[in-house]
Amino acid sequence: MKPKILVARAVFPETLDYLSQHFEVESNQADTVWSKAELTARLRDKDGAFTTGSDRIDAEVLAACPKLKICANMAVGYNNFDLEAMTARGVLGTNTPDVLTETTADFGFALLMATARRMAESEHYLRAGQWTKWSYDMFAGSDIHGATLGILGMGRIGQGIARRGALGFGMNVIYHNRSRLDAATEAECKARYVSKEELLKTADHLVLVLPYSAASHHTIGAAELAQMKPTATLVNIARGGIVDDAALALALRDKRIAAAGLDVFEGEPKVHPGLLTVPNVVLTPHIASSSVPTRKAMAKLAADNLIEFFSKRRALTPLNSQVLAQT
Ligand code: 8YV
Repeated sequence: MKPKILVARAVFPETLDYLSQHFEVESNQADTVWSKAELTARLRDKDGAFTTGSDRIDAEVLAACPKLKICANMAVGYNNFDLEAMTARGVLGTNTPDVLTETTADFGFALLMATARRMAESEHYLRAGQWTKWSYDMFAGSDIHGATLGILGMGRIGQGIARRGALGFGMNVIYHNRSRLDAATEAECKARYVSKEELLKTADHLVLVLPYSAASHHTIGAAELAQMKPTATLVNIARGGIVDDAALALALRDKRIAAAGLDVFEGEPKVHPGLLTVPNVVLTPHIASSSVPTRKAMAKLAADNLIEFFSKRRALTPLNSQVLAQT
């Protein structure tokens, strides 16, 4: 008998076809965002789950689903998993690293450029029919080339952004991370390690690429924004909750920093109302990894993790591999 899996959100039809060769699949091609109770009810008789960042797997869900053995996330971030609770129950978690690195770094850089050069704001102005003449300082922004690029969180995506900045745009790249990179990687990214304080004070453009956890909650709040240059831009492609969005909305309103580019939000898909009313922010709906080839590669990797697990009791990108050693 084929193992039973739940695919919690809509996926590419080819992903469902692929999964159906190996599993008895319950899918959600209507793409309904299930409540926790609905998700739990559907997971109750399943052996595995194909999840996304919007599907919270915590101790309560796990307690109600004793058959569940693996949750394969179609995302590199996994703050939707209570990994400790999963490990305690012997449930494997997997994610999709590497396949989205370059696409996400491309988007981070695009958002940085759109923010610094005021692309969204000027496009809205044009569409509203307000463009009647040229003027010397119309939507004058800040430069990318030669500027100081600060990166907070220097994992694979952070390094991709550093390479783009240093090699493509001649930027002076500085970074801060929990642990310093080895000398060879620093040299390859042309990035210099600095304290968080120096990063905040000296970056012309600050890009956030760190994972979300209780420890990184509100890493950028009013106090940190106050340390940044009034001409600086801030880009968040990491996770909602890393920035205090209410404090950022006020800082943007009062021009305490010049502008922000945000792909992720606290409590998304809701967006803090203060961010919707200030002009100096570029807002995108959590699409940094969203190129067709990359989303297909992420879906394939999540599916392959399920297939490997049920056929060979291993996984390509496990998060808590101690579970595999348990039996
Ligand atoms: C996903 C992401 O699209 O991979 C991540 O961590 O944030 C995005 O690439 C999102 O989490 C949906 O699963």
